[in-house]
Amino acid sequence: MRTDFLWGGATAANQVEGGFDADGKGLSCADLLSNGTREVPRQITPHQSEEGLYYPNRIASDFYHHYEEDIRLMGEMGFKCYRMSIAWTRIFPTGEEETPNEAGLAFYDRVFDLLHEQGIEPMVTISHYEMPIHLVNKYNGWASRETIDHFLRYCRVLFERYHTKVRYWLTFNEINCGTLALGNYMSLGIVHEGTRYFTKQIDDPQLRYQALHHQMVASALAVQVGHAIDADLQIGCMIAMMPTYPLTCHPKDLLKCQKQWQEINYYCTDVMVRGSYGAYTKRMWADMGITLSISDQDRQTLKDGTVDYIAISYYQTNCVSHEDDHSMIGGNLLAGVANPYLKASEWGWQIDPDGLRYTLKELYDRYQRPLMIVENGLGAFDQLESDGCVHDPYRIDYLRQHIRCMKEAIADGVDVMGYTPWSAIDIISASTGEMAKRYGFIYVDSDDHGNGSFRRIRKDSFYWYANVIASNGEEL
Ligand code: BGP
Repeated sequence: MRTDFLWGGATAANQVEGGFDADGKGLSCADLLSNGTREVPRQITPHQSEEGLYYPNRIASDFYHHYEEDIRLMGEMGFKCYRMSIAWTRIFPTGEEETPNEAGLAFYDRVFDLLHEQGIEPMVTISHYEMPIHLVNKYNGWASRETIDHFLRYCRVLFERYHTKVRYWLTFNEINCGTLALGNYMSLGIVHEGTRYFTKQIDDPQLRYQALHHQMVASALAVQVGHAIDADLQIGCMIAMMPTYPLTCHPKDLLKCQKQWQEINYYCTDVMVRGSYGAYTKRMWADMGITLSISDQDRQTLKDGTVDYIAISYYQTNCVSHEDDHSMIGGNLLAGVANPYLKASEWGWQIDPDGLRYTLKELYDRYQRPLMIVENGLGAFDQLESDGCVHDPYRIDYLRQHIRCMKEAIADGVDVMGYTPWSAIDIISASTGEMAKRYGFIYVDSDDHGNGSFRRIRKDSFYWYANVIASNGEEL
């Protein structure tokens, strides 16, 4: 392992910070998601709060008021890197102000300063599943080109203010989520009249893919703005890897699988790393009956704004079959056919460490860019035991197996910059809004409704991971 390997952990502002209206912060789309469960999807209330609903992201883990303690705990684990995001609405409460909110900027100054004091390099996602609700309501989020300018104003402020404190940046979290209908609200800020639930979302692929195009143009422009302000900045893209295997060796299974890799896993990286849409998109769009408006200027922008590195989230894999009669199993963002060789988490996500090695090798062969694993982990119902501890051997086991496979991929020649598992500390689940679906090394004493002391407790995995980092991945 390289000695500068970026070991650490990850979170996202809307899932960890809370303080949703503190110090001038505006409302973001994540603040208007109700809580859900494994069975009941979260509800979207884009225009106002509804009586009787609980909005878990508004309190989250209350990092906003606990960041000092939290960052010191990360320091104690020996983190070299903390992947976090900035809440757009702390900086521009509606997204349209001419000048930024100084109190919001000052908060992140304090966070970055403390991280450096602890020897931790920040890696910042500029937008992680959130945008000002004002931009959602006024422009339908990324469906409008106007949003590009508002995003760029925000990026310019961040790069100018923080370029000496933050070297590593990611433009959007899991941008390829926009290739799926569930990306409408969560990552594209699109609300259709009548949209109520994630699972019942009305979908207009023409609008969604056009919005995704605007988002990728915005990302490419942000890369250029960042590099112009400081040539040393490393600005990457972030993709949710949703790897699939053909269920059988039937050639049609393989063809379907290949199509899914192109259209879901590679759709955005082809643009953001190679600088243009893949050859397969022509037929893909035609089959969907959509026509994108892409100007010559857009094409040039995409070419001129390619990224420095590729960050991925990796949780699980599924199978695909050309036959329709298979029952489906859940997944991070995408359901698939069950793999008879894999076990699943309590949320039905199939655990597949070898799939991580395979995925890293595929990505590196295709793009030859440094890779960063910025999300990987196990959501579980942890218990605070009577001995005052949280014993999570299942999480240690999951992470150990994935780190082993990552090391194999590195030995296979893949350039991996670092590993920041999900999540540094317990946070609100993005898909269900639960606190009980825990991923952290640090337990947060709070339930699904924000009741609790918010006390921080080191889990068994905390001590295990500290030793992994101290031995640079030797002792697993
Ligand atoms: C990724 C998101 C994260 C995160 C994670 C786990 O897709 O980038 O924000 O939450 O998945 O998912 P969940 O919280 O739904 O269990």
